[in-house]
Amino acid sequence: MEFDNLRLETDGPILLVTLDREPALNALNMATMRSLRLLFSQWLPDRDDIRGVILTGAGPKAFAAGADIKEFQGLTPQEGRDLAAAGHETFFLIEQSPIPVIAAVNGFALGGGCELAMACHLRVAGEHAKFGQPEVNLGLIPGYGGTQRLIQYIGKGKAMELLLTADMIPASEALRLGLVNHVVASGEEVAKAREILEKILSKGPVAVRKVIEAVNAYFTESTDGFHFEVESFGYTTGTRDFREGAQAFIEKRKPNFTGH
Ligand code: DAK
Repeated sequence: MEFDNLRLETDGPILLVTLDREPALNALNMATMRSLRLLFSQWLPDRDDIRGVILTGAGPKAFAAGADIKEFQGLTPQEGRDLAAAGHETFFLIEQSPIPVIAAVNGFALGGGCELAMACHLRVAGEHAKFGQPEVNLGLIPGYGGTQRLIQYIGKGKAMELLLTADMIPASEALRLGLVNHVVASGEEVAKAREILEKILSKGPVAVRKVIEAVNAYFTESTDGFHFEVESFGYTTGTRDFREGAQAFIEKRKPNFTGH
């Protein structure tokens, strides 16, 4: 199986998956999203020898700086809805993975990158990592579960603030808020994730699987919220503001939003 933009390395029962688009700060383009889906839906279920996954980003700067803004211009609302729904399915596959998945956040985790980290079971951040959901800067809302999972981790008030202001927070603040489990020295993210995984892998695999299922079961009520997000994402995809926001990003200037 070919995985565009993913580098896979196995070390005993642990699979290290590296998002591998360093020049674009590992932005999650459609090919990367397809690869993640293939990995979690088809490749991993056939690999009984792999019992835990670490997800990280290539290079020292970013885990993933978002969905790939350059790909999302000109989408129709229906295309936006379809892409968001497919992205949700992929991130649910990660969240519901029967084996533990830990995000080793080695830099920016913005937009889709923050959403990907939140879909993982645990998060270890380097001290230089930064988190945020900056979609409103582009005239969009999060499309891969961000409006729902951020509330689950940090509560409604703070989630509302980060989603509305697009503020980025440092790893230390993410730790204080409960968005990440550990902060370590930069460069030590994968080693710490591996240490945690090794501890988990010493436990009963069925129990580990059932804990993951049970914790996720607590949040099933939020299903309607995810559906709402897909619909709303499709809507914002069709706005002039989104076209302007994406264009302004590419032209490295401030956007002129008109509210349409
Ligand atoms: N997409 C595409 N390219 C990106 C990118 C992104 N999200 N983030 C960075 N890059 C590219 C830059 O364009 C630049 O490319 P070149 O100009 O060299 O060709 C290269 O990565 C290095 O970036 P910078 O030169 O900007 O690096 P700096 O250190 O100066 O700044 C930064 C780092 C992270 C602060 C900055 O790059 C930045 O603000 N990036 C954008 C952050 C952001 O707004 N992320 C997107 C959030 S919105 C969807 C579902 C979900 C979403 C969208 C659609 N559908 C279902 C349709 C989610 C959207 C988001 O994630």
